[in-house]
Order: sequence, then C-alpha cells, then structure tokens
Amino acid sequence: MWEKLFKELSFFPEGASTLAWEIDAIYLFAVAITVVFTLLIFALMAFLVIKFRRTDENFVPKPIHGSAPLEITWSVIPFVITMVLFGWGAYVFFKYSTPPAGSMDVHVVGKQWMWKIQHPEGKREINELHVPIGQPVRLIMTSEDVLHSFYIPAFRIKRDTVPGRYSVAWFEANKTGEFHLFCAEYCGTEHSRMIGKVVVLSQPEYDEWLRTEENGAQDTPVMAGQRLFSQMRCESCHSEGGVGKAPSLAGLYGTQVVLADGSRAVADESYLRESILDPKHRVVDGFSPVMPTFQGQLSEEQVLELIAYIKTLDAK
Ligand code: HEC
Ligand SMILES: [Cu+2]
Repeated sequence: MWEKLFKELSFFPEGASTLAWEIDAIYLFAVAITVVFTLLIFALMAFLVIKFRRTDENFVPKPIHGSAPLEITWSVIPFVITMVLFGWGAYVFFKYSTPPAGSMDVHVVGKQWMWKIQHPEGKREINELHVPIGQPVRLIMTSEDVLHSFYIPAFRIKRDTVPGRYSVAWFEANKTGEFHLFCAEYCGTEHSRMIGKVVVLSQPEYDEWLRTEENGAQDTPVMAGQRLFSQMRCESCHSEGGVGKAPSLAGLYGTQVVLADGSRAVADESYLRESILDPKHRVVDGFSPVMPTFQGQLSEEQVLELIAYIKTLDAK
C-alpha cells in the first residue's frame, strides 16, 4: 500500500528500481518533518506575537525559571524523530549498499568522456547500459583518469568512480524502458556530454540483445582473463605445483587472507586488484614478496578481466 502511494506521488523523477520508492519515502518523510516544524514555528510565532503583545505601558510579566515538563518534551520529541530517521535511514542504506546474492556483475570504466561497460557474457557497450528487468545487477566500477560519478536518477543510484580503486553499486530494475545515465561529477571540458541511457528489457529481449553481435564474437571477461593469465605469465608462479612459491588462487575470492604482518584482509575485488598492481603493499603470510607489479602493463579492463577469471577459480 505504501509502495503504491509513493509511486503515485510525483514529486520525484520516475522510479524504475526496487529501491527507488524506499529512498523516495525516507526523503519525503524528512521533507514532511521539515514542513511540519516550519509551519508550527511560524504559526506559533504569529500567535504568540499577537497574544502577548504589549497592552499596558507598565505591565511586567511574571518571571519564569524553567519548566521540567516543557524541557523534557522538547528533548524527547526531537530525539524520537531523529532516531526514527536514523534507524530507517540505516535500514535503507544497508539494503542500498549490499548487493543481493546472485547479482549479475557488470563492469563499468569511466573515462573522459564516456562510460565503457562490459557484460558478463562479454558484450561491450559505450554510454549505454542494457539490463534485464527483475535481475539484480552489481556494478563494479572504476575510472581510467579522473573522478566521475555514475548516476541513474530513475534507479536512485549515484556512485563516484575513483581512479585506482573499485566502487560497487547495485540495482534491480522493475520497469522496462529507457532512462537517463549521467556523469554527476565535473570531470573536464566535455563533462556535460558524458551522458547515456539505460535500457531495461524483458529477459527474452535481453537475451536476444546479447546475441546480436555488433563487432564480431566477443570473449567473456572470464575467457579474456584466463588468456591474460597465461599471457602475463601469472601461471608460471600461480599454477598447481608451479615452480614459483606462490599461493594458490583457487577459492581465494571472498575468503579472509592472513597477511605477513598478522593482519587480515577480505579477498574482494579491490584486494585482488591491489595484489596485481601493488603486490608488495599487502603480502600473504608465509610467502616472500617476489611477485612483480603489473602496474602500467594492464588496462583497467584487463585488470577487471583477470579478476573475473580469478573469481571463477574454485577450491579443489
Ligand atoms: C614471480 C612469480 C609471480 C608471478 C609472475 C605472479 N605472481 Fe601473484 N603472487 C606471487 C607471490 C609469491 C604471492 C604471495 C606474496 C604476495 O602477496 O605478494 C602472490 C600473490 C598474489 C595474489 C594474492 C594471493 C592471496 O592469496 O591473497 C594474487 C591475487 C596474485 N598474486 C595474482 C597474480 C596475477 C593475476 C598474476 C599475473 C598478472 C600474478 N599474480 C603473477 C608470485 C607471482
Ligand atoms: Cu565524468
């Protein structure tokens, strides 16, 4: 019932993701509180100015030295309101920042002045993002040059893409159609033209779209990553019974790694990226820091492909 109500109120741009109405609702709640208190304060002000206007030159009001009930009231009410906002906000924030299991991983690389996108099936596109309806999509994003910000108003998602690290965002589209895609961070002369569109398709239409190849058959990121893995000679150290004394990468993704200094790290995308580009920064416990850096030898897309491949390696 609430969902329907908020969708019908058109204070906001069209919402097309499962979380859009929840974000609108909390925003509307904050606006409503602001409006109510603004009106209350102005109404009381007008009322009191009139009611307690000076009627007699010699009138001296009775002095007031505090009122416990009044002070408790004006402390407790704002406390309750802010706690509701906090609790509700935290609840939505956690949903917003935790991609559901089974999400489809899409790679996004921002660059002056375009969005480069790659699907798990290998298909690439620029300034366009085709997605199926009803499927959670997890965006693993970075930038090749300066700060950009990936912004889809209809999905209520906006996330900075930062050179040298990954940012993650997710959404699940619940309406088919075309929606705006913007860069929301001033990134140079043609920033304002760094725009595109998101096309939400039904699952069969999406499958069909994936099949139509514009520039020949394309490898999936996993396949490309596997090829890179042997081309860049990662294999020579990281293979089963390999000569180099390197840790096995099988089943690594998502686990906790014990590092040489005794601390721990979760092997997520950012950790894998750092292990490849800056291997000496965090060294795995029990191994010597002999892995060479691949900084400057791999493009952002290639690093993403290597990571996609490493993620598929299962523990034996
Ligand atoms: C000269 C041998 C060597 C080569 C070549 C090499 N590595 Fe490594 N790698 C190591 C060693 C040794 C470690 C463990 C010490 C460390 O963390 O630096 C390691 C660690 C890693 C880790 C972290 C593993 C963990 O358990 O946390 C990843 C990921 C990784 N390498 C990926 C790669 C990729 C991808 C390539 C190819 C682009 C590559 N390595 C090439 C030797 C190598
Ligand atoms: Cu930009």
